[in-house]
Amino acid sequence: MKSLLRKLTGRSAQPPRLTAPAATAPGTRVYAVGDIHGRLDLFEEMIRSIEADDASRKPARTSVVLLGDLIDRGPDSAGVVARARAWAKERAIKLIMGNHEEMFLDSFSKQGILRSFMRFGGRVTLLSYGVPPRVLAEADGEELQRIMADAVPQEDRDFIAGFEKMVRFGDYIFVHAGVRPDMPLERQTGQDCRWIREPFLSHDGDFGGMIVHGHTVTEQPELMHNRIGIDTGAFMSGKLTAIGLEGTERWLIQACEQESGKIASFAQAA
Ligand SMILES: [Mn+2]
Repeated sequence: MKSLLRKLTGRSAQPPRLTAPAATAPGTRVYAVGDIHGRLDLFEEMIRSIEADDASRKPARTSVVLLGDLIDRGPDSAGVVARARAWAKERAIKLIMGNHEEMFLDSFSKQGILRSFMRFGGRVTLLSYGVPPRVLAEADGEELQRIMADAVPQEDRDFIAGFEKMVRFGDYIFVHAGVRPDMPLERQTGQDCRWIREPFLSHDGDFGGMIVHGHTVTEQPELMHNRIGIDTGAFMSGKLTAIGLEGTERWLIQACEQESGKIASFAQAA
């Protein structure tokens, strides 16, 4: 039966699996946080929760990875960037560049990108940097670029420009959106790492490591055999998700806005 299936589909009925479960190096703990999108309220709760979780476990070399799209859509992108900068001074944090950071940075010099940026959530980002709504309503093109350049501190632009395309810890590969299947990890483009959806999401084969990513919103985190997606759409769902990884162990942490408007966090094994 198996060989018949193989003949019919042109490949093994069983998707190729990693031979051993994905693991971090011994003594290494990693927390990866999904797309924050300007939700400083959820980010603050997540920081508190990760710090408490890390302190409650045995000592380890701990790193945090922010998976990108810190900005746009939600109300306080400037606050999220400032908080990420401050947190990165206190502990080892890797920052991955999302497609929204890419659009933001390119908007300062490319007017076509600026128009997309404004359409896809950039308007509230500029409001969070103190650009008055009346000015935003009237300015465009070069004038808007001058206003942006005045409003956004150069330190923030430099900080965001330093975000990375891909980071690896042990068997885990961290990217914003995903990778192109059947392309070696060292040859992946920034474009794919920051923007890809298909054919990445439905690919069944091995990517050369367990891919941990955000970018594509799902109601619950997706823990597949070859990838882990943790973008739970914080800006609209009120639910920000992180995953903790140590050895072969995994656990989820979520910062959630309650019906009362209060924010609480929850941890569970994954
Ligand atoms: Mn994205």
